[in-house]
Formats: sequence, C-alpha cells, structure tokens
Amino acid sequence: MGEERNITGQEYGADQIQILEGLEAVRKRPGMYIGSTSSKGLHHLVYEIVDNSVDEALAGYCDTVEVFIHKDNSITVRDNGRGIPVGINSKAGLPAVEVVFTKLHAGGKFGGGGYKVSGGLHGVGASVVNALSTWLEVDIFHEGKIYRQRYERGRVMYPLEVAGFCEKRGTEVRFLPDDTIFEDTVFDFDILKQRLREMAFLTKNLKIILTDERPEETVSMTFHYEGGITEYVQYLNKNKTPLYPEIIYCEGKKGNVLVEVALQHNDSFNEGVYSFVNNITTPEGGTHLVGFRTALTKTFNDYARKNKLLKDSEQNLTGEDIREGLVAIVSIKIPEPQFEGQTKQKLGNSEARGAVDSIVSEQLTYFLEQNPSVGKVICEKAVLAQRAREAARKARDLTRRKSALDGMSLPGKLADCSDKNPANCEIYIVEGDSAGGSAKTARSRATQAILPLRGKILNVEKARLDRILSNAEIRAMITAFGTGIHEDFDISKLRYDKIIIMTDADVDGAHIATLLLTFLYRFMPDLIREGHVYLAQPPLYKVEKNKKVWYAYNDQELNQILVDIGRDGNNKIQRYKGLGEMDASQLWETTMDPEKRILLRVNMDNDAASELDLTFDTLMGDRVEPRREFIEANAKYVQNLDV
Ligand code: TTJ
Repeated sequence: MGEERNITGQEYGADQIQILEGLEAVRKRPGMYIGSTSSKGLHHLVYEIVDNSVDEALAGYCDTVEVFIHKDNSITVRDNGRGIPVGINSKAGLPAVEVVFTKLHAGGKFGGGGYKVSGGLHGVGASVVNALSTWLEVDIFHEGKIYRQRYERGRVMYPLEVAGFCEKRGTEVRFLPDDTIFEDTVFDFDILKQRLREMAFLTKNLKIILTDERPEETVSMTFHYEGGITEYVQYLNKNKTPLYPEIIYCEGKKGNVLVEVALQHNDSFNEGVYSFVNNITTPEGGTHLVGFRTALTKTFNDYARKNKLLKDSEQNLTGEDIREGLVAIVSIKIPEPQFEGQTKQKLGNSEARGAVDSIVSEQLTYFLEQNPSVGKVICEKAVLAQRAREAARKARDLTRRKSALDGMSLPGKLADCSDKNPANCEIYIVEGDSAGGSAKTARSRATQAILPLRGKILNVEKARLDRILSNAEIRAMITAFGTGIHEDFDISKLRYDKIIIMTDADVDGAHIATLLLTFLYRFMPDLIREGHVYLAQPPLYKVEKNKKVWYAYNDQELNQILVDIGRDGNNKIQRYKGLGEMDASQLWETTMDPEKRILLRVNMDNDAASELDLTFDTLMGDRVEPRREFIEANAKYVQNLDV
C-alpha cells in the first residue's frame, strides 16, 4: 500500500500508512478478526457496531439504539449517546472518530474505562467493520452540528466535515458489507432479532429497535425490558410450567465485578443456564459459572439439611440434582475479561468465581429464608432428581455393560452395512416398520444401514433419564451410533458419517423428526454441531405421462413439471402420503440414491443457545400452537445440501 495515495490528495504521514496497512491486513485475513466470512461473520459486523452503542448505554448516556436493514442490505446503527469524540486525538493527530474507524484495536481506548466488551472474536472494533465494508459513513450529532466522514474499503474519502446542523445528539453509522469478502451479504432478520433481543434483555432499560426495510411492508420490532434478565428468565420459561411464581434475582458488586443472576425452576428435567460476560455469551462457561454452581449447590444443601428436607442419612444433593428444570441467566461485567480455551469463550478471571459465589450464596440464602415454600418445592424436586439419578445410573450401567461385553451387540432391528469404514457409511433412521422394510430392500448394502423405529419415539423433554435410557428405540440408536451419550460421548467412535432421518412428508413425520432431533440435541449435540445429522427429503408427488415418471418435492416443482410436459388429461398425479406408498425402487430412486437424493443438513448455531433450547421446548412442550409454528419454520434449521 506504500505507493498508493489517498484520493483526497492529502499528504499522509507514516502513521497513516501504517493504519492503511492495518486495515489491509483485516481485508487479507478477515477470518482472524471476525471468525469467518460466512453468514456468521457478516452478522458479527452488526454486533460489533451495536456493541459500541450498548457500551454507551452501560455507561449511562444512551437509552435507545436503532438498527435498520435497508433494501440493499446495508445497515444503519443509530444511538442517542454522547457521540464518538470528534476532537483531535493527540497521539494520532487525527479526529478521534477517524482513529476509531481506521486504526485497529482502537475500540475502548476512548471510552474512559467502564465495562467494555473485549476478548475473543468480539470487541475487535469499528475499524474491522470499516475494513470489510464497501463503504461506511459515520454521522456524529454533537453540540448542534452533524460531523460526517465516509470510508470506502477502509480508506478515508475526505477529512471529517461538518455536514449540517441538528438538535439531537448521538452517533449514526451506515455501512454496506463488502461482497468481495463475504460469501453471502444478505442479512437474516431472525438472526439479528435474536441477538438484539438478547442484548436488550442483558441491558436493563435499553430500547433496541430493529427495522427491516426489505419486505414490501417494513417490519419493525422493539426490544425493551425493564426487568432485564428477570424478564429473560420469564421469556425462557414462557412455554413451561414454573415450579413457583417468583423469579429469584441476585445482584451485587464485589471488587470490580458486577454480578447479576436471575433464576426460576420449571417442572421439566432440563437445565438451561446461560452465562454472559460483558453481554457476550460464554457457551463454555468459566469461572463465573463455576461460582454460580458452587453457590447453588452449597446453599440448597445447607437449606435442605437445616429444614429437614434432606434427612441426615441421605446423601448430599449434587449440583445436577438442584439444576434439574432450572432456567438461569448469569451475567457479569468485568473490566478486563480474560477468555480462555480453544474458542476463547471461557472466562478465566479467578476473581469472578468468588464474586458470583458470595453474592449468590448470600442473597439466595436470604431469599429462601423469606420464601420457605419456594425453598421446599425446589428441594423436593432435587430429591426426586437424586433418586432418578440413581435409577438412571443403573440403567446406564446396563447400557455400558452391554456394549462393553460383546463389543458391538448391535440392535436386532438394525440392518447394518458391510463397509467397516465409518467415513463411507450412513444410517437411515426410518419411521415405521413397513417403510423400514422397503428401505432395507432398496438400500445400497455396502454403505447404507437401516434402523426402523416403531411409531412415535419417546419425547426426551418429558421424561427423566432413567426412563429415557430404558426406552428400546433410544437404546437402539445409541448402540447403533456407537458414540455413547453425554459425558461418555466420543465422536471418534461414530459408526456412520451420516445419520439420516427419514420420515413421512406430513405433520406426523415432521413431529417424529423433531422428536429425533431433540433426542440428538440433548444427548449428542456434537453430532449436529459437526454436521453429521441430515433429513431425507422424500418427494411429495409423482407425475406419470406416457410411461414416463417425474417426482416433485414441493408444489412449485410440481407446477414446473406440469408446465414442462403440458397440462392435459394424460397426466397422472399421485400425492404421496407416506414413505409406505413407495415401493423399494421408487424409494431408492427418489430418496436414498446418493446420486439423486436431496439431503438437508441440520445445523446448529450456538450464537443464541437460549433460543435453541426454547425451540426444542416449544417443539416438545404440551402447547399445541407454538409447535405448529415451529413445524412451519422447520426449514430454518436445515441447510439444503446437494448430495
Ligand atoms: C466515549 O467517551 C466520550 C463520549 O463519547 C463516548 C462514545 O464514544 N460514545 C459513543 C460511541 N456512543 N456511541 C458510539 C458509537 C456508536 C456507533 C453506532 C458506532 C460506534 C463505533 C460508536
């Protein structure tokens, strides 16, 4: 870049050249700065900008952030804070705002302390967004003036100028992600919606408005939660039956660590504890989560003993027992978070452990003393969990012993493939014995295994571990896959590269598929995470004309076929109601032949793990309405794959 001149014709000193090289590095290796150039990275751009406004809100100077998705997929983020400083930064000799957008890692330096977002892939700052945008414009509304600057691919187009006058104050950033960098530059409203909602929950009283201008009619959503994480817990439990009406809330500050925790149990058996550091999700937990768990286990055991809810002769409740059915948000703010682990998502600061532990222990103890009826139901549930855990251990030992004894005592109903290299192998999980029979006839024996399942499988959201593990269909899957479950899970033991769920293309089929996905998600999430799980796509229609046959996988395709061959009396259209209506050769040809079939790969983004849990709750819960919604939106969770 040394040879190039800035198009403004200004002379630039050594500093500026270095800056350009900095942003050039971002363009050369965008993945290093935003994780990836996929859709995930694209959406990160928005979070990077919004984070700045949220920081301003956390500092107490801003209460509204607006985000717009424009028709051309450019983005506007606007806040009503103090505005990025426009004065000359003495070190760089440039307006601070220019430094913010053109110098790497400038974020945070001008904020005057506070709990800035940093670490991991986040908090890399506005300059990275600028570097990866075809153009970016910033307006600062400050003391009656509008200050403006424009950049193209990170380069300054003109010195900061006064573009007009105004009454309001704040910062507005508009940018268009560079389509030569990102694989896809179309924003997904739902992805932004989820993250912005999460940010609003985590920042009490901050109003975030998301507007999508792309549809014919503009869509707008406002996220504003006066209750903060208390409302978050309420939201996560909305399709559940809470064990008690209160949402337990603890808040405090110890040293430099601000701690906020909200929790409530429901009558399910799953744990949904989500932790955050400076508003960033920490899916791998860390010291703050350890502090929370320690406090919970200790406080409830003390309480249970003291109130004779746990007999002297009985064993202590484990953390897991107490967390059965628990929904909680653990949110801390810390000035200099240290992130560890491979993905830099695990908090390492040791002071966070003690801070969360002592604040939660103290306030939870007090709450339980004030609300003995709540204390009682939680302890009673935990004692039941303790007994079920003991029963589950026995059931599990049985499973372990079985598979250990004869190496591979595979389920009787499994028609295994002959190839012993898992990389070549796939297993079809088929709804119903009759479709299973056709699939067995149709399959390519060498590489395709068939496991027929009878009817509806057990809903793992509604049963305790002991019952789940004694269920024949579930045991058949566990042994067939070979990986084990939960803490025993070992992906290197996976016996098939592809696990393909094949169900009827109707509502029942969709329900069975979601039951299976729920099981996989709860017991072997890495199978989904690493892309081993697929949904088969059987055709919906068969069209016959003059002894020729066409298959259509949706109504649109059917129409296209009818247009192509001409709509007349010689067409015979059959709508498949189930896999059972196809004979083996049709099943092979339409759904199983690797050369012709369509598979949908199930994916899972841990960006909003709480939303994912909510989805499965919704799917498997008792309430019928939300379930219907999901089945319609099912396509969101799968990715088309042309195999
Ligand atoms: C920093 O300390 C002095 C007063 O202003 C503070 C500040 O920078 N506030 C601020 C920055 N509010 N909003 C921003 C901001 C907003 C967007 C949309 C994008 C960026 C990079 C910063």
